[in-house]
Amino acid sequence: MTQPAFPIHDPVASPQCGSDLSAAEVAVLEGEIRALAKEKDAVILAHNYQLPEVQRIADHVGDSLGLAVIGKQVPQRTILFCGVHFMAESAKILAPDKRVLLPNLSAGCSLADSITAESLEDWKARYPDHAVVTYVNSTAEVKALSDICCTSANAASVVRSLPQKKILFTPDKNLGKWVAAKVPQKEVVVYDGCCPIHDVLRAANVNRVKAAKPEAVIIAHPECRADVVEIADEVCSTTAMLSAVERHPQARTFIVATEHGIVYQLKKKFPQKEFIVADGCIGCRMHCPYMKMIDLVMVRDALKRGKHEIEVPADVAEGARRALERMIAVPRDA
Ligand code: CIZ
Repeated sequence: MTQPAFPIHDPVASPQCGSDLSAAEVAVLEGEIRALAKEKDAVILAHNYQLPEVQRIADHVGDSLGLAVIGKQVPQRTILFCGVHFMAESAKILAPDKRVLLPNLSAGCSLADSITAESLEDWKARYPDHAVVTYVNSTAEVKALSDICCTSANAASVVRSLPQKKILFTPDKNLGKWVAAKVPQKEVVVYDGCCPIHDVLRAANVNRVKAAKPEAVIIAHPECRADVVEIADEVCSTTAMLSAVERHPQARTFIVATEHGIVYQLKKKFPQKEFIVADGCIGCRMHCPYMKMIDLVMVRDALKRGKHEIEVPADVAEGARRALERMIAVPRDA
């Protein structure tokens, strides 16, 4: 039986998300936002998964930790964070004297919410001699109960750097299993959380896209399941995906296994290359609704009205900052 032709959508040519604003309305809003940012002494930070129109207006686009560090370093007194709640919290934790605004308070994260402070306390009681390594995609309360944080870019280095042999890795099970395989000298117990956007993808989905584009290079985020990571040519964080493309100068097509918002940055940096979301159907599986909850009207209103200000209780912020700063001190290739 012949396979039906597999439809591959181009997310940049025909984005299936974003606001219904006309080009003229977008231009007016962009002008208002730039003027307000100046007037309010604000820097606009946008995560790689945000809507293209939001990435376009931002002063800096990147991953959650990179943006939080930039927020601390820049001179502006207000950080307008276009991302999800835990990201704005991290920015506040690293820059406690600045005002941090999140335009839409409903922008949460299923992965961060898969572990609470109470459930981590229960796990710590079950594994009392384990060091707790927590992915930055977690709430401030959970970070505060952890020995050290990690990102997807430095998770293996962080685990390797610890004196303890026994590790409790939270909350992402896929990232935890990937790290455990990379650092076999450690005993890693992995918490049962995941990002549903990455976890839904199967190697079978990716192979279908690959069958239509056999020459393509597969780049996967380590939040993907092991069967996807196994068939990937590159496994890396969103920011590292931008440099991963440079390692394949001959390749024209890349299959990207992460939330589709990153394609905007990839396409901007490499306009001559083709990027296909690994599910082959942009807006179907690899679409995070929370990451698309901020639009230009919200950005403008957040600046105008100073909302929604993110606060982290001092004791929680202190513990979370300790875990983040310990991570920042770990050399990349430890
Ligand atoms: O932490 C981040 O920024 C996320 C969600 C992904 C990544 O690897 O950049």
